[in-house]
Amino acid sequence: MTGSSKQRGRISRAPENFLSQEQIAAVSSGRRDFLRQAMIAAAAVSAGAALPLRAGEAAGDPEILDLPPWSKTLGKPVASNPYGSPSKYEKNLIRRESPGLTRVGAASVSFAPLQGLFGIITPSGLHFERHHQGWQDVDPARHRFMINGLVRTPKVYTMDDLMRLPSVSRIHFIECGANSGMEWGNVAVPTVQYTHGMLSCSEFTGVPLSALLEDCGADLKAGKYILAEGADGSSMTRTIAMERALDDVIVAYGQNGEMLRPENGYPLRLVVPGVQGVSWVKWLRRIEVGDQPYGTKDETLHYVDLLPDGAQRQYTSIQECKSVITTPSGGQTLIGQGYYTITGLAWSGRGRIRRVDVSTDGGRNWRTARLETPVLSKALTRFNLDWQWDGSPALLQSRAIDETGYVQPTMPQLREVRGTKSIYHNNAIQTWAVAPSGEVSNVQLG
Ligand SMILES: Nc1nc2c(c(=O)[nH]1)N[C@H]1C(S)=C(S)[C@@H](COP(=O)(O)O)O[C@H]1N2
Ligand SMILES: [Mo]
Repeated sequence: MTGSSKQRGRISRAPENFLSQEQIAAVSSGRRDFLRQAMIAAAAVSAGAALPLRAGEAAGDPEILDLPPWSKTLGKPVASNPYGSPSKYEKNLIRRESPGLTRVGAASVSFAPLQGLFGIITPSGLHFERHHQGWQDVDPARHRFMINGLVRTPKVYTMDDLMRLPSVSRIHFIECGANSGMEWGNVAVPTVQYTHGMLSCSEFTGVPLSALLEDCGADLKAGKYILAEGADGSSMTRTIAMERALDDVIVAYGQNGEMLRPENGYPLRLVVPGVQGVSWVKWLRRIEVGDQPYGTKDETLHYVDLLPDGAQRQYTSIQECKSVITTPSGGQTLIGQGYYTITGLAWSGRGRIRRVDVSTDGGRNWRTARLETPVLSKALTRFNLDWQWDGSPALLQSRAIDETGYVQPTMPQLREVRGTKSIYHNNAIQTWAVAPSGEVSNVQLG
């Protein structure tokens, strides 16, 4: 950090180690501590490990001179942690539930810690969860999947039947329709984990639904819709238009290179790219082909949007283009002026992200962010931008534009069309306020 041409600001996502004045003096004067050097050299030789350095060889943190225990001792054997888990220093990076949001934990949601993730893939253990009736660890040997309705031959598949068929693997985001729902009510939810954490992105593996519908001889003339049903107690059922079902929907068993996690629908779930999470039926047990929408509770009572004229908007399925800055974001603190990377995620249920603009003054001026590769259709896209913070108050926003040319709206623009009574489908621009103290908080601009 010292000696770099850019003065790098730091963000307090982990406890920081600061240099004592004495340490700084030791480095800057290039003074050599011979006794210390001798000890380091001896330790390094006995462990056959890290090479000793001499003070003054490089500018920076003198901690580099201390050979820590892990450089001087034998490490743990292979497979002593047979299914790998995160470092004990990363204990803070976990899914979290919002206390008081729901009455029972089995019908609730846990949010993904977007503020601590890199790239676009959500580690499976940190994928958000939304269960209407709790999760089950379903026995794959006893799990069955049926296709019936307007088909020539109704069929029941075992997991073995499905897993021997040709498969595809694709990276897609899943977002609950209720993500950012609290913001409609002007509630200043403190962190990006709670404002946007009903969002995750994985590589899913499975059989294209189109192949299975063909296998059963689905009637594509009369069969205009399908109904997907889960095996849990929630009677989770959703109608999907046949056109979409034949397009890119996957009957998936894989997630990030291994089987789905139980919380995410093991051993089988529907992947409906670009569509709100509720249609991604978990523990998928049945698909019925029909000639009209089914009008189930989860599409007539729930997941509807109350519009200003009193009408209920049903069957909103596509998650429109949206983005959010994940760092710096609410609850974080900038430690000192200087250089920061503003980074975040953008996504669209209609295809690829074309551009992301970032503002540091509440939307008056915009700069185009870098898009990190890969930029995939209906997947999260990571963006970043250089920023010199001069210590004055700032209002950070990101605005995404997708390949259809659709521009992510501001909250006032969205309220104009949708009113204030919605819960679902809030894709408005998020604002984070940076105070001179460096503290970042959630604000809404008029
Ligand atoms: N069978 C079943 N499928 C379900 C649900 C459920 O409760 N039961 N919840 C739905 C909702 S509302 C969402 S947002 C997603 C959440 O998927 P996840 O828990 O893997 O994040 O699953 C959907 N599929
Ligand atoms: Mo959801």
